[in-house]
Amino acid sequence: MTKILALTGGVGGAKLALGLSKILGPKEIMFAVNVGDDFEHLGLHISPDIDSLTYALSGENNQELGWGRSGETWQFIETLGGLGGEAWFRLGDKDLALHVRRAQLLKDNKTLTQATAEIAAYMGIQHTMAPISDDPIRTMVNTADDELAFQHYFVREQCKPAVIGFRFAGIEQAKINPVIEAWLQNCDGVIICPSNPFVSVAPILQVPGMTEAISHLPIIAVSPIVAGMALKGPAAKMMQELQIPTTAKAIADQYKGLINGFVLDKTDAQSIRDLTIPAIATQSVMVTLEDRVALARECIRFLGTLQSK
Ligand code: FO1
Repeated sequence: MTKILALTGGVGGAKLALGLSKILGPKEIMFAVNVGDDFEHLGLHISPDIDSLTYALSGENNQELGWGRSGETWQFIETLGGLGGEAWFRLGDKDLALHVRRAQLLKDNKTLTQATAEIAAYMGIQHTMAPISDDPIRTMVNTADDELAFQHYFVREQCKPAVIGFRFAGIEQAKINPVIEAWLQNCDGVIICPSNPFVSVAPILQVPGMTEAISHLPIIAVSPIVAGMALKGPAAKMMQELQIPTTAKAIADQYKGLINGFVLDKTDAQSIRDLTIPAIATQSVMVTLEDRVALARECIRFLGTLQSK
């Protein structure tokens, strides 16, 4: 039986994760999720990447916004703004219920893993979505003037400040989620979803012991950069600011020494000759559910052709 760990964060990652979940059952694939985007806000614990995956796998994702829950209304946040409260981070009414429920579970001494699993079960999700760690990891974005908490950079400042680097506060003390460690005891391979390598995947891989725990396995990464542009989010802008070429090859280079297979979009097929590892070019832009499933199928097939290291 196939047993795969997929590393995911953000909306692009959740799209491929949905495709993978349609082909592989809960005993065949587990999702290790970034928690660097998490923050405490209005007394609630917000876990945006877990939220995006929860809504994607339950079919409840808001397709217009890309994030949040479908069929959303905004009375809470508008009323809060009218009372002088912080309204820049738009918590929809339905989404708010999830955050309140999570806050209650955490207050009842459940771990983030347990809270995520309990909410997932209520939403009909059978696959395991495991936060990479139950310990706090907080992505801080360094700009020329300031250090910004990730959601302050991403939502409040709309990714406008130029980045000069990142810091993952708490990561040195963070322990790998035991649920993920147990899964890795007999795992056949790892898929790095088309997530931002700097702020979605790095805070997963940099948890102490994580790269060592997977380095013996076949690992493939899917490029979030297609034809020089990010499929979603600020990856391309960040690369320009960090003076990294905005190419699929540069994404492969970010994972150099770790991955032994790379998936890029068919429009970037000519870049395969610049790579020193096996690579495939396929349609990686996922618009429909069929696109998500087709890319997932390609990834599983490709991973199966790679040898354990
Ligand atoms: N993204 C936005 O651009 N604006 C928002 O107001 C916003 C609110 C929000 C609330 C809950 C949640 O889970 C996600 C939310 N996001 C919002 C998306 C979030 O910032 C991103 O998904 C990630 O952190 C980047 O991958």
